[in-house]
Amino acid sequence: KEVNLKKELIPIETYEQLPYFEASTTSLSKRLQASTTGIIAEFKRKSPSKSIINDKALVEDVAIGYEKAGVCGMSILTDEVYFGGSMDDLITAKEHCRLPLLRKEFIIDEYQIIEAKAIGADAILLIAAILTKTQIKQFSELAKSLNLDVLLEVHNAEELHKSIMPSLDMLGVNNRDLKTFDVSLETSKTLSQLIPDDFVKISESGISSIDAIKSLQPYGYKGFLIGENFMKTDNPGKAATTFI
Ligand code: IGP
Repeated sequence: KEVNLKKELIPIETYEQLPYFEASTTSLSKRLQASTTGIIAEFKRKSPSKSIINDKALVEDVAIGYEKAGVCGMSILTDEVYFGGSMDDLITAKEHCRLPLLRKEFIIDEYQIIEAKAIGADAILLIAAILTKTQIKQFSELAKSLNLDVLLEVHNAEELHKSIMPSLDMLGVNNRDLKTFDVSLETSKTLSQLIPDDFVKISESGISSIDAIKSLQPYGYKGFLIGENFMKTDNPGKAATTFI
């Protein structure tokens, strides 16, 4: 497959030398479909809405802890500026657990998708709010050609309508408004009826109790992306066990 790589950034040869470029992947969406708990646990040091959440936890300890807890997958922020993450965090997690890993990043170029595969990601996030329909199609098709699962994130009906296409595996509703940082689980409940059943539905952000999950399951949600609730504790892996 021809890839429109920005050669001036990093030449593709560099990626081919990275350990995971040719590696097989584990499907996060299939794991979620087969699970009754459906937790995707996130590694997040800080965020624009909360500033520092946890600046002590080591990514390797958290990866091991989440896997032990029995979560379906791990989400890792690779954005440095806003979330204090890095690609090294994802590589380190890959070395310490066998969970499917979601690269959490503001993807705006095909280059970042090749990069995701090369550093060991199993799935990528695409955010409808920052992409055109054409980009969503190109990026998701590229990801599928690399055997990466695609999670498409929306926050309103308009974003959802432009995004529905067969190259997506999971549709995520972000309960957090990225402009105001307001969080409401009602967003997941309202939008659920607009998501066709052939996508694995994920509810993202602001989930802090089993009751919250139980209230979302009747709307068809199979996956629950949880960051802060685990990361704000001294032992995120242990915190996750109470949700399984
Ligand atoms: C996790 P929370 O409220 O449990 O920490 O949220 C995750 O949903 C959130 O980090 C997130 C995110 C994003 C971060 C969802 N979509 C897009 C950065 C970019």
